[in-house]
Amino acid sequence: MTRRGLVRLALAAALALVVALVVAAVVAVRYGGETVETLRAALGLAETTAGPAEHVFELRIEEGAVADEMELIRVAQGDLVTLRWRADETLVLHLHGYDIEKEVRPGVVTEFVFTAYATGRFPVAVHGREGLDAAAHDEAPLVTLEVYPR
Ligand SMILES: [Cu+2]
Repeated sequence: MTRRGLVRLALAAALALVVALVVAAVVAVRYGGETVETLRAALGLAETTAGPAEHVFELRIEEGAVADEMELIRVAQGDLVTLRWRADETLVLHLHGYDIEKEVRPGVVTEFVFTAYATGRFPVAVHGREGLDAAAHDEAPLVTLEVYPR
C-alpha cells in the first residue's frame, strides 16, 4: 500500500469512527428520551409540568364552623398539606381517608401534616366535643378536602 493509500485509509477509519459516535449519541438521546417518557406515562406524570406544592391552611373554628371560604380545600396529588387548627372549644377532629385524628384545644394550634397521596373527597368531621364523645358523622363535615389527580 502506498503512503497516500495509508493516509486515505486512516482518514476513512477516522470518519467512520466519527459517524459511529454521532449515530450512537443520537440513538442514546432518543432511546433515553423515550425511556423517560415511558416512565413518566407509567407513573401518570405525562402531563405534569410543575412538581408538588406545599400548602398551609389556617383554620379557625368558631361556634362549630370555619370561615365559608375554608369549607372546601383543594390540593393536587402529591402536595404537602398542613392544616393548622385553632378552636374556641375543645374538639376532636378526624380527617377521613387519611385517618388523622387529633384533639384541638382553645389557645393551642394543632397541625395535621400529610402528603396528599390519595385522590378524592375527604371530610374532616367533628368526632367529639368536651363532655360529649359521641361521633357526629351525621353532621355536615367541618371541612372537605379535595385532592385532584396530578
Ligand atoms: Cu370520623
